[in-house]
Amino acid sequence: MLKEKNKVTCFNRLNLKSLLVLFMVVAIPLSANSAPGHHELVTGYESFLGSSTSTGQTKTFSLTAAVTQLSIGSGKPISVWAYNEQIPGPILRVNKGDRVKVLFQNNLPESSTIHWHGIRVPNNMDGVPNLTQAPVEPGESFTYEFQAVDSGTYWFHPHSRTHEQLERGLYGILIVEDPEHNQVQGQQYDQEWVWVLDDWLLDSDGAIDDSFAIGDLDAGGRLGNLLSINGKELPSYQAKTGERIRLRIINVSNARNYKLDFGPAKTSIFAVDGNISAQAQNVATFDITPGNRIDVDLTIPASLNSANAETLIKVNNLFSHREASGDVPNGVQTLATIKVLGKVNIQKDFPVPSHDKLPDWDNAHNTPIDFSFEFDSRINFNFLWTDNPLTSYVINGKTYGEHEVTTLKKGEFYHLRFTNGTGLYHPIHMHGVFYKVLSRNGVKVNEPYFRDTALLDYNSSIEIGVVPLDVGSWVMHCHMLEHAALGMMTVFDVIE
Ligand SMILES: [Cu+2]
Repeated sequence: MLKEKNKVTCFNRLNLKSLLVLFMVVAIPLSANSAPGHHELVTGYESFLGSSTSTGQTKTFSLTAAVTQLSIGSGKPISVWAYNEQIPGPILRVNKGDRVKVLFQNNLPESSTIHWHGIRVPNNMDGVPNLTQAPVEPGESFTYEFQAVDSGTYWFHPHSRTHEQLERGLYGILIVEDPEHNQVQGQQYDQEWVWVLDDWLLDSDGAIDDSFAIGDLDAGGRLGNLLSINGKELPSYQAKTGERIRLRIINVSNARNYKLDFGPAKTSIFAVDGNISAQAQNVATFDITPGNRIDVDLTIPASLNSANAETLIKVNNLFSHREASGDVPNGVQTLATIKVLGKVNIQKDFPVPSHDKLPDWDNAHNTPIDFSFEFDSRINFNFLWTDNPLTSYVINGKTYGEHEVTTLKKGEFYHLRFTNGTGLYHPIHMHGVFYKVLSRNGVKVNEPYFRDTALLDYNSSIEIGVVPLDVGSWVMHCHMLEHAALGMMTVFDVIE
């Protein structure tokens, strides 16, 4: 009784203090939710995306996935998995505002789906099996249908056993033209090249190495021994001095990063992951991680060929695949050559395309962190007597399947933090959104573009800002496909 009385007295004495504390506890989250700038961050992003009015047109395509025989690199035909018997699969080219209808037929020996990487589609068209749709079984078909709301360079690939299906050759390109933007910018390039970067791990017989079982996956990611552009080894391109070329680059490799060097040619990256940048940057400054696309304005300098003889530009990959234990240089890998001969009559001098509505997210990194995600690995001591691999790759300690769902509200700004507890790279891809990198290792950065995939370097952190706008269940995963297969995937639900 005395105890109770004391407690009451104590409470009375601390009443004012308690009220103050209570006020602070209530007030802090309130101020966090209505922090100055949150509303502006959201409207800025929405204005950046702009609206998409329907063209009234529907573009219909058929994609059939099947085992087929094709020559990769310069070797003899080998057994690959491909869309429409070609690698890369077809380029689906549409206009912004078109309805896109894709009749997908699965003739593979296993189930599959198609994920539209980067472009915003309704959740039930996102192609994640058992989350957004039922797997498409062998012999069955599925129709994907969506409005092309975002212009730019996108791609598509299966989201079923992705580390194997994509590696065997299942990928294609989706290009969404924006006629309005082309007119505004006067984009009359002399040529357009689409370069799909991939590496292939071939065995001693020249066939695709078939170590795709979960227990066989390379923790460092599958790096191939044959580098290709559009399935060809060391292709050669033709250009004239003074030419301006629009180059769309897509990295579909399971694990390889690229940092490209074009020698004497002038390069300006003017779009990242489909989105036009506010400011162009040199191609050699950008880590093209699996999943990324960049659009490059490539100019062959007029000074290059004064003697009117053929000049050869080598396109090299300078990215050095490091490990926590130290840098492991690959040596320079030449991916392609550009033969320069002759010169253009009239040099195009239109400005490099740029986006004038990149929102001012300058203070976004000062907002409180809403959710943190630790990308890490876990040893499974039960691997001997269970189906678990020796090492799982986890987000906040959980593999896909064990994961906890993160709930986000549509139209709100979120500040997310990704940390890397491993000595390995993790390209972080979020479905259904574009995001902006706000800081790396706690240091504010100002990338002049939004993206859907960013490289989380080993033993480091990045913070991003994101405004989800489409309701549904979306995955976030490592796009180093061996890591995703070993568990590094989670789900965020966007609710009204
Ligand atoms: Cu990873």
